[in-house]
Amino acid sequence: MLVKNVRGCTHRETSRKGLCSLLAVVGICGFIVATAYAYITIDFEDGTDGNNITDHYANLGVKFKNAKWRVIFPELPGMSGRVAFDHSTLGGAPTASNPIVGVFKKPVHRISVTAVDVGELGVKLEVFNAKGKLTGRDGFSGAGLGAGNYRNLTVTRPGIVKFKLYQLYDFPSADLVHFDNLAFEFQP
Ligand SMILES: [Ca+2]
Ligand SMILES: [Ca+2]
Repeated sequence: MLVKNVRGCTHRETSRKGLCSLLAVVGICGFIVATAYAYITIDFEDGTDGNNITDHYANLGVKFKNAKWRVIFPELPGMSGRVAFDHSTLGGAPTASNPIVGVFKKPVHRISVTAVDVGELGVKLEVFNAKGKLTGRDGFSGAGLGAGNYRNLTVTRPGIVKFKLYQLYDFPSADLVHFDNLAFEFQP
């Protein structure tokens, strides 16, 4: 539509007034395009330790279930600042049957999140489409308690409306995991 407007411009339309209007349209359209394709990144640094996140980031397009902010000091490798998040009742030990859940207000086609302190119990990210079908996953595991071990879990897939985060294994262990730096991009 923008291209058509530019090409369809007549000499009369490029008068000073017309040019200003055209530039205004270009500016508005440019802003919308830039916003639609922008990666949204949440560093969680605005949260209060122990509080449930729920709809705190709804204005950015994502709501949480079973998640709370977790202040960790000194911060662990992979974290942005001192604030991460983990499970609201299970802390650093979310399970497949009781995972941390995020729901997007509209489909995204890329998602990444940093898992920190990942040891022998590992970590898993699963994504789902609007029909509730599992459409992608990422995960990994470390050794022992996983001190200093972190990785960005990433899935690129169209139509993602929900994700789950939990530990890969649930055998008895003191290994805990936390998350930080959620990034996602809405589909154009
Ligand atoms: Ca952070
Ligand atoms: Ca750990």
